[in-house]
Amino acid sequence: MTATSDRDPAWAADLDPDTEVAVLDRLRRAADTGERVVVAGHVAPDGDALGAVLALHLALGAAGARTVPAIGDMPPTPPSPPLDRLPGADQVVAAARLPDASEVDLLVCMDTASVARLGEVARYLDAGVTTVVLDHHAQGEVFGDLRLVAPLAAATVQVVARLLDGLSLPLTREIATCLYVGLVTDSGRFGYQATDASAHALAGRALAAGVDQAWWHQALFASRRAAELSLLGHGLARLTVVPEVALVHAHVTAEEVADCDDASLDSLVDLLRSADQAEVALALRPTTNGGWKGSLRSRGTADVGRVAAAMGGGGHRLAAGFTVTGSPQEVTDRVVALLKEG
Ligand SMILES: [Mn+2]
Repeated sequence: MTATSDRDPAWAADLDPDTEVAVLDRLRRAADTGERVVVAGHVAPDGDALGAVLALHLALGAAGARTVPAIGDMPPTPPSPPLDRLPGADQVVAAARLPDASEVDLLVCMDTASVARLGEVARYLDAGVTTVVLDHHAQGEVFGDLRLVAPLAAATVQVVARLLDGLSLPLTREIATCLYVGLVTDSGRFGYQATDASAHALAGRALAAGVDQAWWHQALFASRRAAELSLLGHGLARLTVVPEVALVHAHVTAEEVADCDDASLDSLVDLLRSADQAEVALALRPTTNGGWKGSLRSRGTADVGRVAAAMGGGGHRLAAGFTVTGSPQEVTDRVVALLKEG
């Protein structure tokens, strides 16, 4: 990047300069000596997790490292459409086929706020593999040897792009596509508060590199599976407003969830947040072991990251989640009580 403001956006102030130099040195060495590097994102990866993994995999791989893009879902689950169309998505190594820890020189974990969210990839931490963490989650478990966490960044791919620049690795169309998809999904299509000039600057560079943004917008935001639309219908039919805390909430049942993935719950909570009475939105879906997975969104004033953390989960100020037991009413009551504290 050329402009100083692009190179040093406000979110980058949270990165420790010495750690950044150490990470750059470590990645450069991995490329120069052909090390085997597992690059991993969280289970059930979203656009930012998978985009970060594939961008670093493609860039560092082209530079000489033997990169292994990994997602630790067990049972192994292929990336959900349209993320399966990201360059390199077909090279993602499923949990069952991950190399032994003794054959891995370095682990890079991205967009993952806790070890548990790594799934099977967490075994490398247990085995003591040197670990770099790149993330933008504000509330997270502290793990890994070298941590570059920028809570004010709109997406993890911004941290990745910064490192690729630091390593002077070219932004090919394929790499730019991965970065762009991570950016456009995690920034709420460039709408969330964290979307700053540097996010748009990176998007501009990505388009200049040839990213087919119209295709990706259509695929990401204007296509829904019929099963997801059905789920949204069930959820919206239960929409309830708690005026005293400006909460709009809804839940869906196990039968209604059927074969819908976590992204469907995100769609529901995003729809709930659009209610004009809503400051905070909560969507609940049952987990397989009788609990509830909650997804929280804030329009700006309320800190749902704090609420989720108090519920044993995590996330950002404006988007967070948790997993708890209890009835939907009990879970909602707890969220209401926590919002009153805020
Ligand atoms: Mn993210």
